[in-house]
Amino acid sequence: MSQFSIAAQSPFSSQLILALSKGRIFEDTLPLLEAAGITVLENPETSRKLILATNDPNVRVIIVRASDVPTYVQHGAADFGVAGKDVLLEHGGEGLYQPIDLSIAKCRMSVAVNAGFDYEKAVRQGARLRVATKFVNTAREHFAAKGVHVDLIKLYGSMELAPIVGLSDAIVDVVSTGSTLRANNLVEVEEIMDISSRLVVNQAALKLKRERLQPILEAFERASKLNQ
Ligand code: PRT
Ligand code: MG
Repeated sequence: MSQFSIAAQSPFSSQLILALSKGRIFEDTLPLLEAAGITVLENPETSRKLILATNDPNVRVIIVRASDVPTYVQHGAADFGVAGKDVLLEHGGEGLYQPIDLSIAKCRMSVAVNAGFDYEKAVRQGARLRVATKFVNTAREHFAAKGVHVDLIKLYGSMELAPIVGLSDAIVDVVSTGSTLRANNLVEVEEIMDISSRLVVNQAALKLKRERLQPILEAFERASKLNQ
């Protein structure tokens, strides 16, 4: 084991590692951590560090890509983390306990098309739709439930561009204010589901570190009620 490894700790260690992504999830999780008496001592926007100390020597925060949070927690490299429902549905949730909807980073998952495209008519006529998305599992389930045939095109970002340049007829993406869609002359034609971020906990950590985790989970739960 490398002297730098923080993952392969003893399961009985009192060290806790929280996985967060930079940006809205980090920002929205800070008040919940404060409610649990935990202050993060570095700002990931200005620091290049990927492991951030807190005022509690036993709690550290690792900064990972939003879509990697469930993977770190599933494998026990982090004990707990915060991830969007969109990300969790794509990951599948294996090995994760999801006790709390934190009601943060709220948005919705929607279908959007070019302003001139008659989506309802295409669906009515049974057209085969090309759908570009990062959320292939969610999109596949949504269109299967509607009985709409789709060719899914997997993208990793900037979905809004796909219909504009003719890569797809529609996109499935998360929308919050809708201003990105409007700026690109796209319209939201169907809302698939509401999205918020969830606390995810490694199932083994929940058993072995329950004493350390429980008060934090309770503080998160109480504080997140204020976001509802
Ligand atoms: O950015 P990166 O590729 O690393 O990953 P990510 O986009 O998954 O991460 P991040 O940090 O941007 O988002 C983390 C989580 O925040 C997501 O998993 C969602 O659950 C949630 N969330 C809430 C959002 C938004 N609101 C949101 N508006 N995630 C992304 N967006 C994007 C959206 O994809 C679109 O491009 O913002 C744009 C639309 O915003 P509006 O306000 O113009 O509608
Ligand atoms: Mg993003």
